[in-house]
Amino acid sequence: MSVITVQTTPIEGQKPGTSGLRKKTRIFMQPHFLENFVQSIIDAIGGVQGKTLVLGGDGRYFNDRAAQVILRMCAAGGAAKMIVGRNALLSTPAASNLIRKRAADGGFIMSASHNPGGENEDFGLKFNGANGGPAPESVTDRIFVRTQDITEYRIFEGQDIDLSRIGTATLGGMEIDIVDPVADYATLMEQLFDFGAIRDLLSSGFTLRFDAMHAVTGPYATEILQNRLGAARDSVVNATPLPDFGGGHPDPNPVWAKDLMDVMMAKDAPDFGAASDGDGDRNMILGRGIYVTPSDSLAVLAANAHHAPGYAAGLSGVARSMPTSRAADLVAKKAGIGSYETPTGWKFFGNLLDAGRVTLCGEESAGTGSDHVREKDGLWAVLLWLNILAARKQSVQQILQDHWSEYGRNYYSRHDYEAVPSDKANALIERLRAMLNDLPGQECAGLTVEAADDFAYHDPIDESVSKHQGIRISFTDGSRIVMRLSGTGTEGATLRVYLERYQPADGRLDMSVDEALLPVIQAAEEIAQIRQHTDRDKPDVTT
Ligand code: G16
Repeated sequence: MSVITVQTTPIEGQKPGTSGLRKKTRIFMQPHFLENFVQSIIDAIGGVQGKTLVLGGDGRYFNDRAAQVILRMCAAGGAAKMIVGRNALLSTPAASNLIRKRAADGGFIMSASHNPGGENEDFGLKFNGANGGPAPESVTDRIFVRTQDITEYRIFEGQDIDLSRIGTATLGGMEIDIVDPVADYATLMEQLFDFGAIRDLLSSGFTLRFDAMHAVTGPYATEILQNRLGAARDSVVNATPLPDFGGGHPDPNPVWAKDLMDVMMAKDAPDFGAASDGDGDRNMILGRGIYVTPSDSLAVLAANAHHAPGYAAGLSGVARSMPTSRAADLVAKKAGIGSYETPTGWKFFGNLLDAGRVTLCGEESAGTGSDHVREKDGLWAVLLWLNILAARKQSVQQILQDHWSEYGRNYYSRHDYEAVPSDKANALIERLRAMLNDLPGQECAGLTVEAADDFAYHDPIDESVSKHQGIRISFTDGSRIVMRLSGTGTEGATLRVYLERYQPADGRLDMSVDEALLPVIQAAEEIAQIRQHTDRDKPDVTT
């Protein structure tokens, strides 16, 4: 057994997106593709000599093979130790926790998140730093530069490591610590939340359903919700992680988690419903007969987090990604704490969390989290909701209605146009950029444009600037349209259109979302000519 050096040449298309590199699995399986990218990460972080790194993934197709390659390449690079989830499984938040708890130098997370899995679907890989959070742009830029001039990679020749048993192994001089993927994470949750109060709630007849969508949160939810909190045995469904997620998209939204939606909208629905995604960092929250938008969920959690022991001292501030509705800002304003608006991508919250400026963060794309790790965290959001429900002794619907009557309501929806030819999607955005200066003052569908810009983020901690993060168009009545191209798709371009309309506490709080947003949707079409550019007469996915 020895280290071999393999000559290689740069491979096109290895630019990390919103969250690591995501490609069709078959592309990742092409000769040298994974190896080139892993070596580029290793080089971009100054090598792995003597370092301790975490490794795990969401169990999708190719997870097992990629884990062996990453282990062998880290061994070749002289890493001291790898901490690996059993069967190379770790949810993204659990990986973030392990990095922090074990004071590791970083970690590799194998996931394409909510994208479908399988040989013909998607695979992904990202690197998280020593704070447990996704590598910042300065690092992902270095990784990309390296992918363009790489000439060789180093890999240890050896047998596969049996990752199915908890314990230790060695590869060359590198130690491998195979750990229970759930244990440390479950302990952290017990520290943050009042498990006693949640247990009492669940034994009082309160019912719940958690849909793990055949993805990584199955074992986590079974252990925490059923074994530790006493939820009924059949509360967690689709709990076994499958390499193809049962053929679905492990994306917790009303479209892809339709089974759960149907159950929760039925007359005999459980009191609480939730789902998570492929790698366990997203969440969807439902009450009986009601869907909570991720933007509203962030606002409700911010207003009520003090009910949980881990947040009893209050929040230092709240951050949301720019397209997320401004509901959380209203909570922060009333509480007199800081609120921040960052570009899409959890990596942008890292500096704010590390600096203690914010305690809670969230995104419209079903992501919520706090300073307990440096990733969004699906089960954490579920547990915080359960803790609040246990403390307030009200239904999800009552809590939401109380919230709106205190802060007003931000009606919100996102329209996705998927697999649009890239040139057409780029043309739409370019056209909007060219129009920005002329938009203020214009009337569209009865709304008057107040301001329009191409969002640029000035990080208040490291002063880095991230430009071209999405087109923002706001109207004089408080409505808003945001348009940007997704950074996580693997086919063509996905145009995301984010629509928001605010009604103050004494306004109309009981409209349907469709009714409330109608003028905003019309204005978006008038301004951006979406139909013409996408050749579609309606979005592919509405959430
Ligand atoms: C990733 C990022 C999120 C982002 C989401 C959508 O989520 O971690 O911060 O909001 O992608 O990004 P986009 O709109 O560019 O597709 P995940 O759950 O896929 O890792």
